[in-house]
Amino acid sequence: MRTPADYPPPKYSDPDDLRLTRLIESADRSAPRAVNILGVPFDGAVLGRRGAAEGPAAVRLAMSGFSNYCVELGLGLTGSRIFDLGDISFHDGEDVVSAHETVEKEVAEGVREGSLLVLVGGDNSVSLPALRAMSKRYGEVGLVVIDSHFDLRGRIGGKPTSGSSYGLAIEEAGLDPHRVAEIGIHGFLNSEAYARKAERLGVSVFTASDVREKGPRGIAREAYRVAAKGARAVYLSVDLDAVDLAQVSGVSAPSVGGITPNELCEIVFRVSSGDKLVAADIVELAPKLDPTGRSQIVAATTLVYMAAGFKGRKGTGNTK
Ligand SMILES: [Mn+2]
Repeated sequence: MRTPADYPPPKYSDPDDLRLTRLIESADRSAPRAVNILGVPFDGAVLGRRGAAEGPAAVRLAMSGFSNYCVELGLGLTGSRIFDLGDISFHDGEDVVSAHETVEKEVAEGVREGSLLVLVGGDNSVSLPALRAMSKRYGEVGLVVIDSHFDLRGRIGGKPTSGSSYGLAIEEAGLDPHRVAEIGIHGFLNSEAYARKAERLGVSVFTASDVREKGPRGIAREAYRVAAKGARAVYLSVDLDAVDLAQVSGVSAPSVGGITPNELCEIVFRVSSGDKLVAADIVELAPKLDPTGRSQIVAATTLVYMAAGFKGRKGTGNTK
């Protein structure tokens, strides 16, 4: 069961400035050669502060701020096929295990080669059922993560949490850690044990300092190469808490020393232009934790750059 997407109508009409939300159509099923958006309003597995269930609605609201063209990239989104499949319906207090079953089924049905399925979360736990569906479908799957945290935990009280998605995908869903790249790790936010675990598993780690020193483009290229090598499909998981709290405070765990929204969008654009990327998520936006509303703009901008990267890979001659 899903509830239809709701985008606010543009406040003005200018034939020379078709607003981005005008390009987005509602759909029941994912479409071919398209960006397909799926809302996942679930925050029942968050380890910290809740609020991510309101993420999808806030992202759609913030989408009203965009036009359809980026002067810097020389890339327009007119002609792009962007569909919104609406929000998965969860019942109040739904258990994480049953919520994950629903997400896995939706991703299994919604993912298709030549399209990009974007899950708008929801807490970071929803990445696990998405990766499970990917693994069953494609076997060899690569993963690029943008996150402050490794999220390599095991189960807590027998259940997955927002901090265990990539760990459990490796341990239970057959994800090869040599095809996992994690970008944005920083600060006093991860235990030494999990840093060692990443090392032991062979996960490629690119810290926030690496992004600052080497630049987002180079890091995106390296991370995609790690994920795509020998993979039939790649998944991109964006936990917004990777961004510094000065710009993104509407997350369960805001932190100092994160990457900038601009670095995030640059990485997302480059990775989304990779042919093997078939699905992605944007998770942990908890709008009520940021009364300024800026976090939801960062989340929506991330979605726009995913769509731009996807458009850029189509050989439209639209990119510089
Ligand atoms: Mn995370």
